This record gives sequence, C-alpha cells and structure tokens, in this order.
Amino acid sequence: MEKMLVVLKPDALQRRLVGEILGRLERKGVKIAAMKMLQVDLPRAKKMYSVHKEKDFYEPLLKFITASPVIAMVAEGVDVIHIVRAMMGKTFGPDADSGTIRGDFGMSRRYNLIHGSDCPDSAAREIPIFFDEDEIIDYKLAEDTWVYSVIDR
Ligand code: 3AN
Repeated sequence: MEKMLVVLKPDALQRRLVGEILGRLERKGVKIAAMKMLQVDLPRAKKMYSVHKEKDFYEPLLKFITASPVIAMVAEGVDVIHIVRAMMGKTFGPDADSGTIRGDFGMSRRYNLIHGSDCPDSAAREIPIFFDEDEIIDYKLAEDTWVYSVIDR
C-alpha cells in the first residue's frame, strides 16, 4: 500500500486541532503506520523544505515549522497521497474549498495546518527525514475488510 509523510504543523497544535484533523483522517479510512510529536530543529526543517530553498518564502517557512512542536506521521492506504491531498485542500485556507482541512480551519497565507507528501518520490524522500524504518509499523486493521472492497486489497 502507498505511504506518505503527513505533518500537523505548529498552528494545528497551538490551535488544538490535532484531534479534529486526525479524526478526519481516521474516519476516512487512512491508516496510521507511524506517529510522533517532535520539535523540528533547523537542520531537519531545511531537509524537509530543501526543494523550496530558492523561494522567497523559504526563510518564513523554516521559522514557521520550527516555531512550536508538530505531529509527524506516516499515513498509509490505497492511493493515500491523492486522497489526503484532496482532504487537505489548496495550499492556503482562503483559497481552499469548504469541507477540506485548510478550507474549514485556515485563514492565513503563511500558516496552513498540514503538510502532506505530494507524490510517491516526495514521500520516499520525506519519510526518512522523520522516521527510521523500524518506527514504521506493519500491522493489520481488522476494519480494512470493510474499508476496502476485497478486490482493492
Ligand atoms: P502544499 O503544502 O499545498 O503542497 P507547496 O508544496 O506549494 O504547498 O508549498 C510547500 C509549503 O510552502 C506550503 N505548505 C506552504 O506552507 C509554503 N508556501 C508555499 N507557497 C508559499 C507562499 N507564497 N508564501 C508562504 N509560504 C508558502
């Protein structure tokens, strides 16, 4: 099954939206394969956002992600990247559709609550920045029989 890195950013924790966002992912059927709370330091932030090194928003982005703790997780599921990205909504709350996480909870063009890998290559690059292989747990959810039809599994 496909895996991706999801990070609930500092504003999600500070605004006490962790349960709400995690609840949405759980209720959808997304499986959590790994999860931890951590304070992102500058070296890790630079690795996470290395693709944005040349952008004018790079420095503010580093400040934001290191400002307060985050929840990092590995989310797993069939086509999970497409599904979670759709649940996140457009990059900033003012543009994001209602019903999406950013559309329902975000007003800012800097703070946007959640990061999710945008393709399998990004996921493969980003997951090891936060997790060792032995922290990613391979287990069965009894409910999966009912989340997926038998032919999808
Ligand atoms: P997404 O998170 O929707 O994939 P990307 O990949 O375009 O968005 O951008 C990565 C991160 O960079 C965003 N989550 C956002 O926090 C930040 N970012 C993107 N564009 C801007 C901008 N114009 N000003 C400030 N931060 C930005």
